[in-house]
Amino acid sequence: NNTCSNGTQCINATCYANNNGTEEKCMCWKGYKHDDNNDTVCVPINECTTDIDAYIEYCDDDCVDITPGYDCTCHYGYLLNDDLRTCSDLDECETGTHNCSQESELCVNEIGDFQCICSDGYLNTSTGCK
Ligand SMILES: [Ca+2]
Ligand SMILES: [Ca+2]
Repeated sequence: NNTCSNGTQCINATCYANNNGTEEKCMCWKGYKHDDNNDTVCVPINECTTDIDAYIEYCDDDCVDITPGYDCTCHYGYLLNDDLRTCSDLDECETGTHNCSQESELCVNEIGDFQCICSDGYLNTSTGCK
């Protein structure tokens, strides 16, 4: 927080003077915006719920509000892409995060999921591949 020379307290903001120093204003920190009712108070921006043009970059799946900014997260089975916004399927078979049996099962990647199917020579029984 920051105090102006006239004693005004800026909350979540820095006090700055205009060019000729006649007027001081509170300038919100990054990730904050002016409170509707109070020029000297700034409140965190929730980009996940704020519907204004500057923050119109939507997350593919979930939006998590942080200050400053926000994070996009992806549903289970998906990975966040390099654009930090869109989500792609996680290939559990490729990355080894599946739980298929190495010996009797084959991993088959699916969008948002994966399946274990019986390897050649194994039969699908009620207790797994035998
Ligand atoms: Ca935020
Ligand atoms: Ca997958």
